Amino acid sequence: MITKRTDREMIDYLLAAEQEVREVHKLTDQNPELTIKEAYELQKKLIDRKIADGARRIGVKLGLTSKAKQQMMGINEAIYGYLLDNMLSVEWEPVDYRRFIHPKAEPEIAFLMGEDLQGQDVTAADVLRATKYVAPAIEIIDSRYKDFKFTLVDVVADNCSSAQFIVGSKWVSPDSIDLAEIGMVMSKNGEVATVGAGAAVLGNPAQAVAWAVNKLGERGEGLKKGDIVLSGALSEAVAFEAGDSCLAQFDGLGSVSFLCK
Ligand code: 0L1
Ligand code: MG
Repeated sequence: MITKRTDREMIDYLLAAEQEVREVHKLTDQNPELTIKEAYELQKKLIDRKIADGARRIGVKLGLTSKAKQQMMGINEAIYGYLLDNMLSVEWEPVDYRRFIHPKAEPEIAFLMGEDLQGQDVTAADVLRATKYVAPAIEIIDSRYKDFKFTLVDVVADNCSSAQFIVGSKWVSPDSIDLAEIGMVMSKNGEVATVGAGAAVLGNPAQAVAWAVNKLGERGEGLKKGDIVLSGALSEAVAFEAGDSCLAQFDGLGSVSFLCK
């Protein structure tokens, strides 16, 4: 007989995997009845635990924002998780491979909120009005699950595979650029690894952020002035190892890079 884990046991299990940098079997192997609603509750408890241990919430991230990824997972909705201060890295300091299990890099557009934004009817235009700047970013995702394989419920509970992120130093007003039309090339060790466009993110990254605000609104939450939002990947994720460097170049937004030591 399979013994089901309690919420507390599931959170301890995911936290231990992250701290000990080892992959684990997915939660639904033992708790197959978990719903997406319960997965978001688990995610919230996981984040609350990290905050109780000293981390600070600095924003929100979206995942599974491309139609291709949604089709691969057999879903028709994106997902969201939280960004904490200990996930933010600067470009000039190498990221440490020893912190990761099996990391991948995703080129994304970051939003810096100039105003609070909350509601359940929020549009892309509202998002653009409340945004102070947009910037090029790379998210490093690192699922805690074996072979980076999971169900939707598993990945939501695991804070959507969040691990680390880097934001470029050039910040641009969202009024001066059409986010859907931004083309992007990401190279690894000087060779093109993937290409993409802003339109791959739910048609427009601002639309994706509006979706997340509306979902947060359902639970009485929203974005705060000063929050960073990672709006979703413009292309597929690229796996990397120690010694690799990645550079993502975005039309009109500049570039962002990291070296992994
Ligand atoms: O940020 C992302 O798009 C990742 C969301 C979770 C799915 C994955 O880990 O590939
Ligand atoms: Mg991402």
